[in-house]
This record gives sequence, structure tokens and C-alpha cells, in this order.
Amino acid sequence: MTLNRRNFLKATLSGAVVAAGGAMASSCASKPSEAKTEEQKSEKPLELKLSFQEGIAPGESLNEKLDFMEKLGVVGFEPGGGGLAGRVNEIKQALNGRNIKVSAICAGFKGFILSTDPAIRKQCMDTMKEIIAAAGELGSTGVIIVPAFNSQVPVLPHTMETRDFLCEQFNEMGTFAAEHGTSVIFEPLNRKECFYLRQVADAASLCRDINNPGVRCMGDFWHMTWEETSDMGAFISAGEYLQHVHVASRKRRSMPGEDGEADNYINGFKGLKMLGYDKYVSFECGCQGDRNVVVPAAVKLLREQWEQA
Ligand code: LER
Ligand code: MN
Repeated sequence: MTLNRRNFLKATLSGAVVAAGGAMASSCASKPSEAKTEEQKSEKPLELKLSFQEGIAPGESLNEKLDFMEKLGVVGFEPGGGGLAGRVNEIKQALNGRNIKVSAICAGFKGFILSTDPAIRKQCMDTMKEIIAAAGELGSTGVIIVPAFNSQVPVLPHTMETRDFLCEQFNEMGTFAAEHGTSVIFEPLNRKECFYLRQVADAASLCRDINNPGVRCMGDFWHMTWEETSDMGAFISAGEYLQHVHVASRKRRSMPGEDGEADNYINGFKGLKMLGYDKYVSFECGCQGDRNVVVPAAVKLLREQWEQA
């Protein structure tokens, strides 16, 4: 708790040199302008890589869901982190021979890192490390984490010292993640869920200050609807640190398209294209209608808007 920003940066700069040899370094350390993929260099259009959380596709079993996803050309799967270590074999087997990879792992840890209680912080760190190790085995781009939901109290005060402490904790988690070939991903949420971290640029500035190849951030279109003044600006501000994107309809957090005209992602997609973003856009949403109809329609809508962007 006593680490000040200057000392923190000194400590992490030397840490970053060590970590730069890790698996994440080459893909994440370049600047946005240098971050062009091979596809972009050869002028091929940038692919929209869609991913689903486990509840999105219809189906009784994981294999039925993955069959449905495969038919739609969805190439990412985002399981929850709860109990992930016990599911590594199941998920590996289900993905074997398919053109679907684990995109990211959504939370599932216990405790929270900004708790005033050291035992609850330790619970967060320990359970995160267990999930991170499993995420590494599954080849995930990262494990999503929110520093503190509004409901998680008592919480450390929203001060500079707490920010430094957060950076210190994420530096430890990120180093562990990079050693396992993956990352930890800060997710900003809207003010009703997480007042502490609301905007993509703020998450990206934490990543910049931590300066660890295993610490990245993401944007969730649902939360961005309420917190950002520009989807494009938000994504561009994240630059090299942007590791994942969530998508939902923009009024009810339902399937994209179910909120009609409001479901416009073109401005954000333009930002992603400017970055040469080659990671996943993953569905995290509810559904009003029949999934067999509404899910393919949502995929079609996003592909059309990606083309237009
Ligand atoms: C919560 O609203 C959310 O967006 C999740 O992705 C948090 O992990
Ligand atoms: Mn989300």
C-alpha cells in the first residue's frame, strides 16, 4: 500500500523488461500504427472475429452449441471462469477439430482486489491465478476482471494510493498471466455496476502505467453506450492495450438488432479497423426472441455493419 507512483513505475519498468520475453510480448508490445496484421499488410480486408459466451447459442450441450456456432462461422468461445480448471479437458475436447478457439474467459473469480480486507483480496488473487493457469492451457487471449463492482464493499477509497495499489496487484497478476501465455483484461463497466472504472481510456491508462505485457483492457459496447462520448474514440484510445470486445443490443442488453435502430456499432467498428484489431468481438447479452432466429440475424447485422465501417 505504500508504493508511490514513481517507485511503482521504476519497479514495473524493470519487471517489464523481464516479462518482455514472455509469450504475450511480441503480439502486444507494438504501437497501434505498427500493429498491422499480416492481412492488412497484404491489403486483405480485416476479418471480424465473432465469439459467443456459453449462453448465447441454442443447444442442450456444449457440443450442440458449438455446432450451431460453427454453422454461423463464429470462431471464438468465451466460457465463464467459475470452475474452469475442472473444465479444461471438456473444453479442449469439444473444440478439437473445430475452427473455434477460446477467445477470453469471463471473470468467475472470488473476492475482489480492492477489498479493505486482505483475506478477500487474497481470495481474488488466488482464484484469479487458478483461472489464469487454466486460461493459458486453453490458449485464451486473457481473463476478464472488474476491480470492484459497486456492490462489493467495504472497498478501498478511490484515491491515488488505491490506484497505485491496484497497479501493483495487476502487475503481479499480469506477470503470472504472461508466464502462462495469456493476460488479465480490465473491463470498464457503466456507473451503475462499477463506478471505479467506467471508461475504456481509463482502463488503457492503467495498462500503460502498469506496463506489463500480461495486463490488457477491453471495451463492452453495452457499458460504452452509457459511458463513452465516442465508440471510435474509446477504442482508439485503448490502442495496443485493447484485447477483447463485448457486444449486446444498446437499449436492453439483448441480441444485437433486437433494439432496432439503436443497435449501431459502425462508429466503434471504424475505430477497431483503424487499430487493425484482430482479436474477438464476443456476444454477452440476453435474448428476447427465438435464439434459432435472432442469433443468426445478429451475426448477419454485425457482419453488415463491419463491412460498412
Ligand atoms: C458485467 O456487466 C460485464 O460486462 C461482464 O463482462 C463483467 O465481467
Ligand atoms: Mn462485459
